Amino acid sequence: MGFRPQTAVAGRPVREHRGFIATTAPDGDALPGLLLVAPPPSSGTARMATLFEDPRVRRGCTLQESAATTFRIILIKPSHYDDDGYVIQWGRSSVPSNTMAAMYGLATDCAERHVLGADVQIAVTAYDETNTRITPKRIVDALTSAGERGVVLLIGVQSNQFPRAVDLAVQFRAYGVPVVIGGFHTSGCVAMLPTLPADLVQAMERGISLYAGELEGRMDALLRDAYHGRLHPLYDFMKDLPDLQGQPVPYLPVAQIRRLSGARTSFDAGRGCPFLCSFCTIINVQGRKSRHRSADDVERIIRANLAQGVHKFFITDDNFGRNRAWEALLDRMIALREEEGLAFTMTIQVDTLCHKIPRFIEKAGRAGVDRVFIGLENINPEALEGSRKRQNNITEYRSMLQAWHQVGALTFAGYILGFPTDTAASILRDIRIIQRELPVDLLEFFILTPLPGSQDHKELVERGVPLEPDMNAYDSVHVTAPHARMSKEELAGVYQQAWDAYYTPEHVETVIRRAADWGFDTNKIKWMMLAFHATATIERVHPLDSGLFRRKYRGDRRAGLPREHPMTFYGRYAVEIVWKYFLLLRMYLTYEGARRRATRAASGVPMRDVATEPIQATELNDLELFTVTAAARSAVDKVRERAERRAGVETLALREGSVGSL
Ligand code: B12
Ligand code: SF4
Repeated sequence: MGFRPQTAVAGRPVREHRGFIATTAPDGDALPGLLLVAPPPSSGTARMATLFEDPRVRRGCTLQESAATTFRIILIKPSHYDDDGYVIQWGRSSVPSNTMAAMYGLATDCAERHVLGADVQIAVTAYDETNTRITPKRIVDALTSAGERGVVLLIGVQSNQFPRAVDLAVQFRAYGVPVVIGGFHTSGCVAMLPTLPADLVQAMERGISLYAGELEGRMDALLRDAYHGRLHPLYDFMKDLPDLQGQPVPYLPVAQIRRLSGARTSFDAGRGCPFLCSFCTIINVQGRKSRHRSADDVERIIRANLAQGVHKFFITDDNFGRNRAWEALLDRMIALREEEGLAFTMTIQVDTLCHKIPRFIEKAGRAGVDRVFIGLENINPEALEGSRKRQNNITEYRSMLQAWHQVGALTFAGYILGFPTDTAASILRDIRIIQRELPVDLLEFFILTPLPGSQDHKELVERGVPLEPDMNAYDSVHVTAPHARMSKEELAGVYQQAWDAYYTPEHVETVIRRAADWGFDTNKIKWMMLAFHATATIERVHPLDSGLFRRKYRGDRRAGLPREHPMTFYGRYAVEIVWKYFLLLRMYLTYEGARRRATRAASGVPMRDVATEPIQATELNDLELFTVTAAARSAVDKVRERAERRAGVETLALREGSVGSL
């Protein structure tokens, strides 16, 4: 798919926006951004001012004939704003950005192949704003003083990060640097909405280029456009998903990984998921077909990271069990571990039926999988059915969780609050049932959010339902859509309560006690539970968005909000730090107490509670999980009917001697 010249911007159907749109920046300049040119000035700002006065620049011409020999790709993974408008940033962030790793791999491959010509060096710089302060002026000054030109790529921009990405982009554009924003917000909107939303249109009108789709196989062309000053306002490759075989692999240099709280890196072994969940953006952006990397590529990623001392990996496939190559990939990891004795561990994401895939969990355990994220989402079958998450069968949850413990893997379950059937009371009741009856370790809560790119979002927009207009709030910790049975305040309130309801001292002790039995490090699990609980309730951000030591800068406030007086800002920040550390210490003491009690109780006596009991036929009658709602009872009845039908068929087949063909 290529570019088609078009002339539309605001309010037109998305289809008309596909491809090349000739638009103008607010000051009337043609969009192609000016590129920074040598020679290095003493002051970058002065240099930029001169550039803006250059008549060729005012006309939007590209200056690529100038003598620059280094073209720098500046990769920035933006963060988003807290409720006061300050950037959410940490001394050390907790999860690596896989988009950064993927883009870094693609960019360095372009550099190695000299895609801008033999005489142009391509340099790559990467910043993750969740752990690094981004000051556009300083970046531009460094670029100009080195006599380089460059392009800023704002990467992996989710909906909640789009406002921050635009604020950064506008600053770079003011210096004349070309900027492209890509990621799930742009891709999701372009994939699902009949017209481009106002935020995308406004971004293009401000001279920012947008990119929908994946970059594999297309970065050369994009860089050439940036280098020659002919970036298009919108690139749309949503209908053309690239094959991942033989593509440059995700890679982050160790200096980047050291900015995280644990030395963990990530890679996507595949993309796409076959299921149909209505709140999911992935199937509409990355498709439902499994596209995967080869075992050779995965081996290269592992070896390259081991060589730089990184032994922990997060495989970001949303559903690794549905990666068509899962077995070949796990076999290769097993060979590296068992034949060569290489030491590494893996975190993966799976669905609740993964234990039904023959050999999957057993091989995952041998391949070093020690942490598993599972999309449990809810225990009410009516809620699951309503969101087309039909693969989540509540009668399978217990077997699946126990199977992971048998191979020594810690389970993290995602739990969504705010399905139409939920009330505050039912949410708190269901959390108590989970604590008692499901052997899940860490539970993480999300508010059901109509994320741009999902079927839910598309339908709500089409029905004209009033949704939260500020994209910054689409982080699954804010309420963004009306709920049938709860007010906005009630849903937001029960979301906060949910964390305290699950992570009670008694339940922390139970989970640690269970972990001691199935062989997990009790201190490690204590810290992980503490980190989840503390970030959600003390820092008030989602654990996936968290890190160590919250950094705040007075000047890094959302565009449009006033800069606070230093006394007000620093005074509040200091009090906040002291208060947070006091709360954290108090929480730590509670958790440490729970760990000690659990370890004492664990010595010698195996744990017996409902959650860890072996699965029994009678449990369908006894457990609240299966009896608490009419929908749960009806789901159980269906399972019974299916089992009876199967038993009937097998008896018949046995009688007729044809069981072998069943
Ligand atoms: C790993 C992951 C994370 C990690 C790391 C983030 C990252 N981006 O690397 C962590 C744990 C931090 C995370 C957190 C969250 N995440 Co997340 N995450 C993912 C996940 C599972 C994989 C991301 C990934 O690596 N994909 C593979 C890469 C290669 O694809 P990609 O990012 O789309 O990039 C390609 C293209 O988009 C394009 N591209 C991307 N950027 C750019 C830039 C330019 C200039 C160009 C030209 C091209 C380009 O080229 C890339 C290579 O092909 C995705 C789901 C998914 N399947 O992608 C969700 C997803 C991105 N996350 C999502 C959400 C909502 C969140 C959270 C808000 C959840 C929460 N409640 O806390 C937080 C946000 C906080 C934060 N700081 O990021 C949503 C975003 C949906 C949306 N419309 O915004 C997704 C899509 C999952 C979902 N539920 O639908 N996440
Ligand atoms: S199982 Fe996960 S990745 Fe797959 S469609 Fe559902 S939410 Fe999306």
